[in-house]
Amino acid sequence: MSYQLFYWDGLQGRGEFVRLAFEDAGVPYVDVVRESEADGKGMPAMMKLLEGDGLPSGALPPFAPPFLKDGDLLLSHVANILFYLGPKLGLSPESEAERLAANGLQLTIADLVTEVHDTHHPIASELFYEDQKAEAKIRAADFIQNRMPKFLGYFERVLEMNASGAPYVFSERATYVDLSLFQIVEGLTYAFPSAMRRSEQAYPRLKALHSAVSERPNLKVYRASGRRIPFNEGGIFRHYPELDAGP
Ligand SMILES: N[C@@H](CCC(=O)N[C@@H](CS)C(=O)NCC(=O)O)C(=O)O
Repeated sequence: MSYQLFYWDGLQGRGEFVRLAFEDAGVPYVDVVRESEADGKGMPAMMKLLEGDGLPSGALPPFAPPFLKDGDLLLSHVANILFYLGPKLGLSPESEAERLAANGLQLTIADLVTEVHDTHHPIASELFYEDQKAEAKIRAADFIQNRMPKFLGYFERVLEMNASGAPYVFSERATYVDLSLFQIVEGLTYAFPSAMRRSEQAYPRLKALHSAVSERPNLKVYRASGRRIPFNEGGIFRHYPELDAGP
């Protein structure tokens, strides 16, 4: 039985952090919502589970996608899913202390992702971007000036602490945290190209990590395939030129 990933169709969003782990490991998974309704998959299959219908015995309904079904196990939240999958996909660090540190980093990435979302939806997720453009401009300017450097500077310092010379967080092997940091750099470069270009010099380690992950063979295949949905303005990382201007 394959792993089943449930996430909204048509966008990378938070689901992409999980897809990158499966794709890098070359482990098959079913992206359920992108499959046919006629086969019992598609959006209705995800909505059913969200409503608590057809859950595996003992499982609780997830609050929001992404979530993962592995046999009778149902797991939600990107960081929790990757904490579970990491050892199975060969993408976790070796020691327990490092695995917990990896989880902490992934939770920090989750915080950053929420702040990126809030640059275009600072008032309410239920409203359109067009209904909160003025506030988004203020929020995005603060993000570019203060929050983005704080998060990226932190990840840069963490990468500097790897004395092995490898471009990853933990010793010489890539983990799911490195794949997620790659996605952060990709997403921020899509959303805020000018701001990222201006600050490029400040993050040489993140840049090296991004290049190293780009070269990973399975990810090269994935990124050239139709499975990788292009960034778009339905996802977390959205490019609105007026938000990229900075303060
Ligand atoms: N902390 C969760 C956040 C999950 C989340 O916010 N999912 C979004 C899509 S990316 C969603 O569908 N939210 C619905 C809602 O908040 O009502 C994670 O990291 O997976």
